[in-house]
Amino acid sequence: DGERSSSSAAAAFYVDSDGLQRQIDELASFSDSPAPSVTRVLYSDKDVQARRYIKGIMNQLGLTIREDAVGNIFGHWEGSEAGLGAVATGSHVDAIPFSGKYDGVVGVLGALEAINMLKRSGFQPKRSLEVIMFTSEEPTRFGISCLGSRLMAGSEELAQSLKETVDNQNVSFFDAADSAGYKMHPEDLHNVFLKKDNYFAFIELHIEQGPILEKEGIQIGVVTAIAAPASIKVEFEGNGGHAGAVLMPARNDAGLAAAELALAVEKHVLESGSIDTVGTVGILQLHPGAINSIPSKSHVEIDVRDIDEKRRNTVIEKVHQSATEISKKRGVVLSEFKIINQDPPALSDKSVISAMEFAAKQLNLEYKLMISRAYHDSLFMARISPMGMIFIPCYKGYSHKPEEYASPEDMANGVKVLALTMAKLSLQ
Ligand code: HGY
Ligand code: MN
Ligand code: MN
Ligand code: MN
Repeated sequence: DGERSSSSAAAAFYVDSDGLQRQIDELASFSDSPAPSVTRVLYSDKDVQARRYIKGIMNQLGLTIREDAVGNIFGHWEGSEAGLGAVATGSHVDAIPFSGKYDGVVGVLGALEAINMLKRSGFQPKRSLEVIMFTSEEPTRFGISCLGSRLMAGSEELAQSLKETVDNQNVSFFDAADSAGYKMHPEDLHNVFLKKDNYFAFIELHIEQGPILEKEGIQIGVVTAIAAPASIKVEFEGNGGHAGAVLMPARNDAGLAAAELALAVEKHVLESGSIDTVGTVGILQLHPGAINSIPSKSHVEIDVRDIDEKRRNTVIEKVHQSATEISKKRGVVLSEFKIINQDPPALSDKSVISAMEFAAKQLNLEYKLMISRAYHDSLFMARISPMGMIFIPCYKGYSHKPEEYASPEDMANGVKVLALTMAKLSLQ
């Protein structure tokens, strides 16, 4: 009878937290750095192991699996009205060097557990449901963030640039993909592009990667916007030389130029006058990298973000001016100033936000509307589908480091909100 079935459905509506934690721990073991850190770089052996692991779970759930040319993986649960736009969710499992085991992973394994929950509770989707494991959200190997979702969103510029993209071992994108089992021709990249109405909605579950939810004791974040990221590559070249024999006035030290530029990045970011402007020099390499050799080359990679795109672009212009001034003043050549990506922010869709709010309320969970300062695959999915993100707290806001942690209870809350949100949207 209705009463019993709904109560039994409610009883079945539980998260298998132990199973989810086991999967998170098992996935974390596919790593090129020692536990508790995780390093899992695009198309590496560990990445291939992780892909196989995720496909194994999708199989167990009875999902139909599809992979596109670059290795975006789609687990599909056919709905009764399969012709309608599907409701999708997903995230990434690649991990930057020496990072943690929850970034991205919660949005893939948690999404699969949400599907598991809905199946256990006897839910029947009207719109199909799809879990996506995006290829390479992190920029680690080729310097391109959200490579898979950027292509899915139809970036012609990326499809072109991948033809001459190599990693820092000079391995081409296509050779790296081939080594991971994704043999493709350049024109195959266009098949990755998705049509605008391919999805009815896309929702990503992710750890906050910030301290707000934990500090305020709030269980769920409902993301309203994702900040605008940009990344820049800079190279300086000088004469180098002997650290003892070349006197200071005769030097043009590419290393000091890089150091001065890094401080200029900080200065120009602080000049913006807004706490929402952030800038980081995460990579600064000196060549030849010997204590008694004046750096003849330096390589700097800069990450600048803001929720206000114009303010962010002003910082980029000032950094470019400083790079030019520093090169003149120090007599070094500014051999490269390349903007790798300069993306607009993304807004979450109002109807997806209200579906997430409804789910949180139904579960009696406290939630907070907030922006995401980290970027995600959702930033690009927002270009082809109404988008939303669900945040859960993480320990002290730590992320991109081994101390990253989300509690089983917080993950279970996120999985439940995701499951209810997807169910609600699937029946619309
Ligand atoms: O850097 C980022 O925002 C993302 O976590 N990769
Ligand atoms: Mn990340
Ligand atoms: Mn992430
Ligand atoms: Mn991210």
